[in-house]
Amino acid sequence: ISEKGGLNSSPFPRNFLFGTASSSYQFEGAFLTDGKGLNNWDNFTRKPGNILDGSNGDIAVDHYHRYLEDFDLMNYLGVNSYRFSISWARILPKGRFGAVNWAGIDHYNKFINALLLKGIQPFVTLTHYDIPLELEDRYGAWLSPKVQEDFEYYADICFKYFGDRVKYWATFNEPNVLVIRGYRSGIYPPSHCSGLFGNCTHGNSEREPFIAAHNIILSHAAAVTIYRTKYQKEQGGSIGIVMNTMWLEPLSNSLEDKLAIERAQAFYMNWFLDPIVFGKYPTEMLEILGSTLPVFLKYDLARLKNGLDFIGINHYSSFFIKDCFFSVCKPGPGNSRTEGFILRTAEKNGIFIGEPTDVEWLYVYPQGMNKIVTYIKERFHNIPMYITENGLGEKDNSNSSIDVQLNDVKRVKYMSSYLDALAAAVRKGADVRGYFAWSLLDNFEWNDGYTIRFGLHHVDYATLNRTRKLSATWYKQFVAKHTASKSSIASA
Ligand code: GBH
Repeated sequence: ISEKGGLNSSPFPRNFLFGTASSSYQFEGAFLTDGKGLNNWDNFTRKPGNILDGSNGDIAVDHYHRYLEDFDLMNYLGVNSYRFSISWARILPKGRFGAVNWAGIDHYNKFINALLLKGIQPFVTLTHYDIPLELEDRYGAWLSPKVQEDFEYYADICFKYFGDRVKYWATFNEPNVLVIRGYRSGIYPPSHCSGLFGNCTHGNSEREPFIAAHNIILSHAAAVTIYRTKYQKEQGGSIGIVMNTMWLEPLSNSLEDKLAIERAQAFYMNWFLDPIVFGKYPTEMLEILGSTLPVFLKYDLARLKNGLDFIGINHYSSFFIKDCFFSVCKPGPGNSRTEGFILRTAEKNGIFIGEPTDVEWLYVYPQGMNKIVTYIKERFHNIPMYITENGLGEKDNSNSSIDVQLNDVKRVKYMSSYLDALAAAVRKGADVRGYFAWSLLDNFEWNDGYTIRFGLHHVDYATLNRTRKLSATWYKQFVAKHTASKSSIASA
């Protein structure tokens, strides 16, 4: 029996990773436990007005203490991997400027061992937005080149102590979102605004997002270099980065709008991926930004190129793009020099690109998954890809009956349609090696606090009890269907 033959054969390759995703600040809680240092989000959530419901991640879903219970939920789902992030401030409460917190190392050792005992592979993100507060206070975090040394030091420790068992490493989660929200719109720490954006009082240079991005790119290169020179041969893992992605359609058939698509992808995603893979910023950015963009030194370039074993793709939504370079548009999201003179909109002639959802930036457009994967495949020469996040958020509906809360039909439809579209890309030859649903549990949704729920399991925030939603049952069946044929081949 050939792998692709047979009626119930799956388009997803053998060894495909199916899992769920999470992050330390959104899940762990235990914000002062076992010597953890304060991080930028511990600080940011304390300032009134930053989080919609005034909440924070002090307790979150208490994953720090309840991980065994949560691994049981994963076991029930039948998944073979789990994407989570390590809390930097648990390992290094004061970054390089203090000692290693052995209780933190201990925690993740137990955590990883327990996971492996269940037959679930760890897929680890080194930083998912959270960074020791010390580094922000001392030198402004990502704005200083000093952060490169700190990140390298931290990554080295993680590879050294966990790399014997962790075979998948992502350096950063969505650095594009981090710099845009942290240094342009100011809605993530350290709350710097630039140009037309936000009403925060500090940070005012339109260069800041580009400086922060530059330091992140070089921090990534430093970590990859350490991994490749000191660990990879012996440990045999792979290392990549996770980007937020949007599929973008031209608003009209005009040549200008079509060109604007490429510009928009350059200023959002290829901003990071091009330097890491090709060793240079996208042409579209160089042309418009000129000297606003930092320059890579010879030394940097040597470490940068081919600095990825895989690309992690977080994909949720699609948008239309209108050109504002050749034509004059009103001010709006995207239309400024530092954003590449585009206008991003979800509707065309009053019709949305896909069904709107409870989440203001999320429209259901499953074809976008097929298209973005195919786009990345072509641009980056079919580098291995993992869908590191995909999922649907719904407004908290605690007022409804529990039956209604657990009957998340919309999430099932969303996931099944996006997975179908992913399968189509795989059939056309995209080297996709895994899919992680965001998320195992309802959790702390950044600025939205606990008002938006992304979980396959419902969390009652009063008791922290987890209850399976319809989507968990559906995902279990989906995973079983797409892995069963392979185990039967293996045993044949
Ligand atoms: C992911 O972010 C996060 O990795 C995860 O922690 C989060 O819980 C999950 O999705 C659900 O939100 O601001 O210009 O980048 C995705 C967050 C926010 C990314 C909105 C795209 C819109 C455009 N998304 N953002 S921009």
